[in-house]
Amino acid sequence: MNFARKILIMAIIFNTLALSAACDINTRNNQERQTSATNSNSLQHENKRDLILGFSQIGDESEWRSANTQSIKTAAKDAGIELIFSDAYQQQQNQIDAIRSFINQRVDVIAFSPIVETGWDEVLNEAKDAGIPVFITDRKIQTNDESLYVTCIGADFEEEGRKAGNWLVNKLKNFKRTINIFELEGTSGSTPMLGRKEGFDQVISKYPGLKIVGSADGEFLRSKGKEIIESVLKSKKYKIDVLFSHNDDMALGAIRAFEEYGIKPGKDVIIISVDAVREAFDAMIAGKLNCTVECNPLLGSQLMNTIIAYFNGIPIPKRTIIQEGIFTQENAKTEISGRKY
Ligand code: GZL
Repeated sequence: MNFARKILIMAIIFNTLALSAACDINTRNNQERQTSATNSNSLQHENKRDLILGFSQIGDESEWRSANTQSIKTAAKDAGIELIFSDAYQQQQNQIDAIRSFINQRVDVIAFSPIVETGWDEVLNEAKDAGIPVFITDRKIQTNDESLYVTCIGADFEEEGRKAGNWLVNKLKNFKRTINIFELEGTSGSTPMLGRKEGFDQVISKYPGLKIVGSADGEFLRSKGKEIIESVLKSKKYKIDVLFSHNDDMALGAIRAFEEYGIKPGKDVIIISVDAVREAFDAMIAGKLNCTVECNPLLGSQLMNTIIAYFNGIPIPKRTIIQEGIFTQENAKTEISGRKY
């Protein structure tokens, strides 16, 4: 055998070994397997074992996300579904790699919360070709091919934005002067960012005196919320009368920044946010946050029940909207004891 052929064969062997090691590393780094509670209502797959669900989570960027993750894990265990859970650390490519890994592991079903709306068709077609159903939770995807997923379970983010806008208009009533609004946006291109911005704009655009004087992408992170507001206050470009934050974590970071600048949050500046996590209730009770629109992260049970219904042949609607409320300083004290996240 000549030298060139020997090199080619060595290269093929090396690449094969490297690829399988990479898959193994990927599986080790960000995937954890949770065996299900062996209980009577666990759904048995045709060869008498528990269903295996591969779930790709966005990351752990906020209190909301932590509660959402716990809800998924607890509900899988309660439903007798074996869970392979992958944390994408806020990177879309990690989610795509995780879905590919689930396909290679021949899971029975895949679910994920898509960090942004676009860029999913290729990998979801691979899942479709492998005959693995895909369920979308929390955020949505943009696709022309609705056969790529069974259903999308999540909130109406535009309605959340409208609720925030309507609360502000009602709070300000007959304001006479121009009101400067700063908008702390969530991850660019994500469903909650697009929806909350659109819904809020639909309301305030009817009132010429309500002006969005600035906005920035805080990626739903508390640290970025603080940094952005610090830089706005330092620039002295304009006074912020109202802060609309796309989630509580960024609002809580901003509250810290206002306080460090001697500005009383909730009094000198009206602060409205979304999620309704426990720390937001604490801030409202302390008078530092004025209003938070609920976005329920406890989607786990609904996801597992929908998966089980699907495997039992029950028709599933393409979209399931979660009903949500709104909380203010006035009702925070009475509501906080009933909160589950
Ligand atoms: C909303 C969810 C958002 C939350 C943020 O459904 O996707 O992501 O509002 C979280 O707190 O980071």
